[in-house]
Amino acid sequence: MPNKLDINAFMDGLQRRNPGEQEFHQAVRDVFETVIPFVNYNKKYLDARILERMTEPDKTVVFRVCWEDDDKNIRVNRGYRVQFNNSIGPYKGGLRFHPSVNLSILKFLGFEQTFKNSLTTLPIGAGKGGSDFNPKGKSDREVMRFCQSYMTQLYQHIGPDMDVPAGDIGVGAREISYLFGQHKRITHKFLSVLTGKGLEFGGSLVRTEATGYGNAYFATEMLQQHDIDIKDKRCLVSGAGNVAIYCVEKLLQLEAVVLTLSDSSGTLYAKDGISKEMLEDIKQYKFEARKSFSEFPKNKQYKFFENKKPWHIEADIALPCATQNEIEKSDMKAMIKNGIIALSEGANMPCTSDATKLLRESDILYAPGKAANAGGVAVSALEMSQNSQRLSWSAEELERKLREIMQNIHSQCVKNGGDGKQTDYVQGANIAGFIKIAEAMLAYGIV
Ligand code: NDP
Ligand code: 2IT
Repeated sequence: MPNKLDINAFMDGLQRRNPGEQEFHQAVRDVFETVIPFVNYNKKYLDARILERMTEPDKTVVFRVCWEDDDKNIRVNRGYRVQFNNSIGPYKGGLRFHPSVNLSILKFLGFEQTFKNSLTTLPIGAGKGGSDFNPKGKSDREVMRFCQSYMTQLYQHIGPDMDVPAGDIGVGAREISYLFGQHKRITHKFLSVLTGKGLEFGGSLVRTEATGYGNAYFATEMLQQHDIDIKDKRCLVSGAGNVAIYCVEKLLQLEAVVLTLSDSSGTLYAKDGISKEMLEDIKQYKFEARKSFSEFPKNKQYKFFENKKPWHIEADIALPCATQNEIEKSDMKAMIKNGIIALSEGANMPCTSDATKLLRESDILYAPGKAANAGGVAVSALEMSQNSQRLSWSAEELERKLREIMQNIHSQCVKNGGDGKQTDYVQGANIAGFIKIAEAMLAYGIV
């Protein structure tokens, strides 16, 4: 039995076992840098090799997804589901459809999800899946045929008490509907097997808004804890998808000033702040028309910076809500120079390791994604509860529950986040998330 673990030795082993999976290596290092010192003082976890067990997914399925495009060409994509850890509940986590999807990305996301889902206090395990299919530029019928083919493979691996996927990048209400329809068609059963469903067929109110609203709530809690009011603070938000748009909506309700949104074509900058009316136009443009900001109609209220990210613009708070590694070292340097006071992650792992290092050495308040963006999966778990009871709760009740869950996650971070003058939210979230999973794994014996 090892007496003590060393992060570099641990990472050597992990990299040997998982060659080339850079994002997965990055996520594990980011978490275990703070967890290993804790484990070294808790020999029971060390002896049971909990960290080795936590970094090996329970099961991974990879399958061919064959479909026909509108021009009758046969297309082949790869589908995945990584069932990471079901110690505290059925596997739960999103599906991502994006050309960059590979096992490394899904394993990093599944690993992060393990800790995030534990923090929600709800009974959900962790998984992640998706495909390298690119929904961009595809017709609705093409997306439908792809989703049907994907579900024809996936359905044998999921179930209300087994694994309950949801959305992530490239998977929203349209895709979940096609996937659910196909699952129902194959199994002849109406099962709570996906979350983020339409309200007409078992979806929950507030699920669409939950990740973005939750991130704004978490940022508010973190600022309040340090006697700062979010009102009038200038915010940089990246992305223009589900998480970003609803994060902006809540920030505006909280009277913050949102200067940016962005997409893969560049950054939209509103020097006097995005108004509620402008946000409604953007929603229509991104969710209905599904177009890129590079073609957004010209207007005096904003500027468009082609192929630029928001991070070099002067502001008070950064809320990255697009994708992993979107904040690099130079971006972080710019934010530190510009006097950013807080960064709250709507996206999963949006900072590179170099950027995270600089951030953690600075005075900036830093809410890691597993805490700040847990609102989405939390309301997914509430969707599962409502489905089990065959009833639905009101929007007010769900928003209240979401707010309480975000406050509870914040408190767990503060409790486990060290005694310094400022809470170490990274340490707090990692350790609080870890303890619950580790205790469950210990209780099961050697499995
Ligand atoms: P969406 O697909 O709705 O939106 C993603 C947005 O990010 C789009 O505006 C997209 O640009 C932009 N984007 C994606 N990839 C890139 C890239 N490589 N470079 C630049 N821009 C990019 O996804 P979500 O809003 O659901 O997800 C955003 C992030 O939040 C992800 O990290 C996801 O894992 C995380 N998350 C999502 C949750 C959810 O409930 N949906 C829950 C918790 C975390 P474009 O419009 O040009 O495609
Ligand atoms: O990263 C995430 O937490 C999500 N994409 C949401 C997962 C879910 O099951 O709602």
